[in-house]
Amino acid sequence: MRVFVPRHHLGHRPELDLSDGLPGVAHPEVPGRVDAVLAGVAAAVSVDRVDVESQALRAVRALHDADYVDFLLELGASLTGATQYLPAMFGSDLREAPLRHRAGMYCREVGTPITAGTVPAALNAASAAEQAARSMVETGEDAMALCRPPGHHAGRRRYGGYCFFNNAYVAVSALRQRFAKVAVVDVDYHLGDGALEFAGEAFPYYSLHADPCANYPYWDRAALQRPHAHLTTFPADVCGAAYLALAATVIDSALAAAPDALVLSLGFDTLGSDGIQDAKTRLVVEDFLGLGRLVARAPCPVLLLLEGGYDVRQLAACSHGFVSGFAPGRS
Ligand code: OKP
Ligand code: ZN
Repeated sequence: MRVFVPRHHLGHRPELDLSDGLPGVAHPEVPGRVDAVLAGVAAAVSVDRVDVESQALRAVRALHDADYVDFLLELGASLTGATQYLPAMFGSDLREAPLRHRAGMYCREVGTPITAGTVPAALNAASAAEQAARSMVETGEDAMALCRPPGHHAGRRRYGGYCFFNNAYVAVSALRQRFAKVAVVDVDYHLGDGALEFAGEAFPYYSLHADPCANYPYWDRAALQRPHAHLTTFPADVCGAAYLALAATVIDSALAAAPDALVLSLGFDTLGSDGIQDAKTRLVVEDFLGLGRLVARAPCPVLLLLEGGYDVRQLAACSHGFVSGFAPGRS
């Protein structure tokens, strides 16, 4: 399987995670995640690794609002060294404010610091998604992109939840060159509140997640009613068997819409030992094998795209399990 690995993610090293309002919590979205996931994949299947150096500025501009992209570029360029930038002001009325106070127009959470290397890394992650999608357009075969930072919380003009650009919908845009209907299936622990904004009739969004009102992104229940978004919540203490039964329902309903390609937003943070969870699941490593088997049912090409997963010591085992379940029987 072709695996697209962004190279510039190493320059993105967030340190402060104030998203629980508590200083001193180490940031979980660490560079080591990518190599850990890759090691697990390479132990399960033969990997055709493609290092990605490019930045998907054009694709990102086509997906996100111009003032949002311009703001991130300008803010990123203003930072030096290891400075960790977090917004101090919040509101939609900051257009005239100094550059350092405008982030609050685009962000509702203080867990996503920006450093000098962050925006190049985010554009490079989007490029990995785009390159993987182009590979699927050319070959009609499954591909994988180890995007970091992740993307599913990034909206048209909104960052947060460790995400800046919506890698999955960057991939969707590229896939639509060949595939008329592209379903996005998101199995990250969290609802992709950014992805909700991009869902459409030809690119519906399906997600299985922890209750998004009681877990990040702490969403307003009424705002969950979005066209072309099919949302399923698992119980707070869900076990592997119950989770996989729900996952089968979600995946089958996505496949019932007869997509020509599928993008899987793959998060490993559903693992019970992942420290990101507000409510603990009971999933174990072996459950990712079952999940991989379910996704392998897709009769169309599948793009596997990394979202969350923060128990770094277990990530290789999780990705190994997933790919071991997924790869057999796919050409
Ligand atoms: C990003 B992705 C809970 C803190 C939540 C933000 C979580 C972002 C998750 N204790 N902080 O969907 O994996
Ligand atoms: Zn997550």
